[in-house]
Amino acid sequence: MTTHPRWKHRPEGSTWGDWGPDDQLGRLNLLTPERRRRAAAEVVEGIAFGLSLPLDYPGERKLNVRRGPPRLAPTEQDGQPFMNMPLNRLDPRNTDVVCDDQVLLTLQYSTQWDSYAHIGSWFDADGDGEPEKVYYNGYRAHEHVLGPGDLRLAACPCGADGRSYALALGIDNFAARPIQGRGVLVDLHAHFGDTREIVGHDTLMRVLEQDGIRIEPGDILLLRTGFAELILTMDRHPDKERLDRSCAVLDGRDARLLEWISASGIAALCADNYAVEAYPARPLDGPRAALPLHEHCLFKLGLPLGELWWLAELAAWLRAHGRHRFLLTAPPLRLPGAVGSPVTPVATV
Ligand code: UVW
Repeated sequence: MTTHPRWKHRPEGSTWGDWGPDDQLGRLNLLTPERRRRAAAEVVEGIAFGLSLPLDYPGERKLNVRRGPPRLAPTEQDGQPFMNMPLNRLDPRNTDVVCDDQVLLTLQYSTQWDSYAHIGSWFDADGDGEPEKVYYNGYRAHEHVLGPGDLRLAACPCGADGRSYALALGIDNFAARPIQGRGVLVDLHAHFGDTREIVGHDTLMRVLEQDGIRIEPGDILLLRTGFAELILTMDRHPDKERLDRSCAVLDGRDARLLEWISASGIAALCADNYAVEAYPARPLDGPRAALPLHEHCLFKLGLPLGELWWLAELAAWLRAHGRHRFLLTAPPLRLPGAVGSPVTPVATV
């Protein structure tokens, strides 16, 4: 029997340990060479679609006050900003002109992946009767996922002035073993338009049946809701009240929907909206997750969530050609220690 170094009990319905005691990939283990060949077989026309918003959208700090748009600046040397810098200042013979920049980037501002270090839970993993803060597969807050005040930070590659670092479960795992597989797009916008529709199990099943969509283990599920299109029309000045009332979101409180996500064997779940699920979720008394679909996917299953993807053009092409499937290549930044990452996904049909 396998012993698990970080937990005696795993959360009900979780996959902890199913891919080994130290697994950090979760459902991405399903992206096997055989399934990549199956995904590659979807490339018939050779047409590629970029699935990222411009990373300065949604704009301002309206969707999430913690997250601001990217701020670009030139790198500097000896107090000189390197933008349109003639290198003849270094050597009069040089003919070069150089631009070299840096960015302050909120990693989950725009089109992004959430890693499994993004959402954990209070859970009694060691069976001592007291819950502790844990993440997927029992990795621990303050031991593996570090923030300000954690002594282990000083020994991290981020160095003494680093303020956060995921020693385990960081987003770089999804780049080292890059996310690539068969994407399947479900066009919820084609059914509900801009209406706020809280999509639970039965509604999703009805859409899949009406559209003749089959989802198989290892598929990456993409939901187009129209939310990102609405954001683009707002031209970096998002109308939060209107966005909160618009477009489909999954019902994270629907236990049957969560069971379906478990049973379907999907390798990742992405949407063009803010959080994939309704946030705030439907009210529920007592201790509960504020983000129940995040808890189910990131904490229990090890199933990456993609948010704010740009799916309009891909959806239109697929609809016009009676297709739902494509090859999806979507590694995040290989940024060690980070919790989330912008992504520039590519769908090839
Ligand atoms: C929320 O914060 C609601 O979602 P996420 O952090 O995954 O964007």
